Amino acid sequence: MNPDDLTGETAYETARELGRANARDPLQGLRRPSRRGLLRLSAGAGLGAALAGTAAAPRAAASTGPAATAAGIVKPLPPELFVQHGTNAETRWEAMRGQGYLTRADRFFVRNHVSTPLIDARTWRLRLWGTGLHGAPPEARPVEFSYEDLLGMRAETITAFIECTGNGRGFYTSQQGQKVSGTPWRLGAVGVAHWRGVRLASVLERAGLTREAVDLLPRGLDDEYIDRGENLGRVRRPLPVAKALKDVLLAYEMNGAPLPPDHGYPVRLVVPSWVGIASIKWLGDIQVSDQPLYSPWNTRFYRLFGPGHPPEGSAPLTRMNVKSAFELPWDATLTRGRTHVLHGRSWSGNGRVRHVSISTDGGATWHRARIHGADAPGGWVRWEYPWRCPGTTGRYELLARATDETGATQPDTAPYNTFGYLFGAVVRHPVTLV
Ligand SMILES: Nc1nc2c(c(=O)[nH]1)N[C@H]1C(S)=C(S)[C@@H](COP(=O)(O)O)O[C@H]1N2
Ligand SMILES: [Mo]
Repeated sequence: MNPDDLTGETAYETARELGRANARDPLQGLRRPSRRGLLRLSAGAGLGAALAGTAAAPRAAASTGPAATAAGIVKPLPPELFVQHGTNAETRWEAMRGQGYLTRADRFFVRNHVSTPLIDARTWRLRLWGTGLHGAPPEARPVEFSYEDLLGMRAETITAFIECTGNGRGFYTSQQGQKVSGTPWRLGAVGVAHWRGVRLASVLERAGLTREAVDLLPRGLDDEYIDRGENLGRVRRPLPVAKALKDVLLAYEMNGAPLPPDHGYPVRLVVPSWVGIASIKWLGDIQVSDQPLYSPWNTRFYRLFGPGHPPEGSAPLTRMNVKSAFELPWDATLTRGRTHVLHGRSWSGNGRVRHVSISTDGGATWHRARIHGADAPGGWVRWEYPWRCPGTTGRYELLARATDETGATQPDTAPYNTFGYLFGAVVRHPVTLV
C-alpha cells in the first residue's frame, strides 16, 4: 500500500493505527522554525496569548447572534436557488444552468450542524496544541496564528468540490424504498469553488509538528451540537497527518472573495476529495496528537452501519464517490417533439471523470454525453447531450452515469447503509413532456 495514498477507508484506518510507522516523515529536510520565529509570526495582539500556555484550547470569541434566516443561515435562501432542510440549504440543480464552472457563493449549499456564527477576524486566532508539537507537555505552548498571520503567508489557490457525505440520501428512500436517517438531500449538497488560503502543511511546519504526530483534530467555533438531547460538543473530526500534509488548505477566500459567514468565515479547512465533514468551517483550534484521535464524527457518524458492516461500523469514510446530476428542475417540464440539449455535471473523489453516458429510455440504451472544457482535478466536468424528445406527452426518466479515471462507475443501486451515506447509484430524473 502506498503510504501517501490516504484515500480509501482502509488506508485511513491503517494510517491512524500504524501512525508514524506508516506515514514517512513528510517534514524531513524542512527547516523547523525557532521559537523566536514563532513569536515573530504571532507578533501583535497574538503574542500574549501565544505565551499564555493553556493547553485546554478555550473557545475564541464568536457570537452566534441572530442570523438572518430561521435556518440559522446568514445569506438569503431564495426558493428558486435553494431547498431548505432544517438548518441546511440544498442547491437546486436548475440554478446551475447557464452558470460557469464554479458554484457561486449565493447558491452554494450550506450544511450546518447548528447555525452560522458571526466571527470577528480581528480577534480570531487559530490555535494549535497537543502532543504532536515540539516541546512536550507541560512546557508545550499552544501556537497561535492570527488572520493577518495567515494572510501574510504564501497563498495557494485550489479548485475543489465540497460535498456532503449524505448527498443523494433521499434516493435511498425514493428510488430504493429504504429507510435511512438524516437530511433527505437530492443531489444538491455539492458545490465547486476556487479556494485560496495557506497550506495546512505550512502552518503545521511553523507550529513545530513532530515526526510522532499521527492525527489532527480540527474543531469549529460554532455552538455545541446537541444530538437528540445529548451534547456532543463542538463539531470536530480527526484528520490523519498524512492527508493534512498532502493537499489540505486553510482557506480564507472562496471564488476570489473573503469566505462568506455561512461557508466558514474567517477560515475553514478544505480537504479535497474527502467527505464534506472533513472541511471544518469557522476553524478555531487544531489538536495535534501523537496518538489516534476520536470524536463522534469519526466513530458514531461517517462510517457505514447496517447489514454487512461490523457493529462499530466501517472504517471512517474518506473519499467521495462518483456522481452525476442534470441541470434541470426536479420533475422538469419540456416541450415534446423537439430537441432539448440536456446539461449536467459529474464528479468523483477518486479523480477525474473519464466519460458520461446518458439514457432517456429508462436505461435500455446509453449514449455518450459530450464533455466540455477540461476538468480541474478536484472539481467536476460539465457535459451536454441533445435529446430528441418523443412526440408524445407523458412522464420520462433521464439517467446519467459517469465513470472516473479509476474505472469506478455509477451502479444501478447503491449499497444500503443506515445513515444513507455515499448514494452513488444512477439517479432517475423525472421529466414531463407536454
Ligand atoms: N464547524 C463546522 N464545520 C462544518 C460543519 C458544521 O456544521 N460545523 N458541517 C460540515 C459538513 S457535514 C459539510 S457537508 C460541510 C458543508 O460546507 P458548506 O456549508 O460550506 O457547504 O461543512 C462541514 N464543516
Ligand atoms: Mo456533510
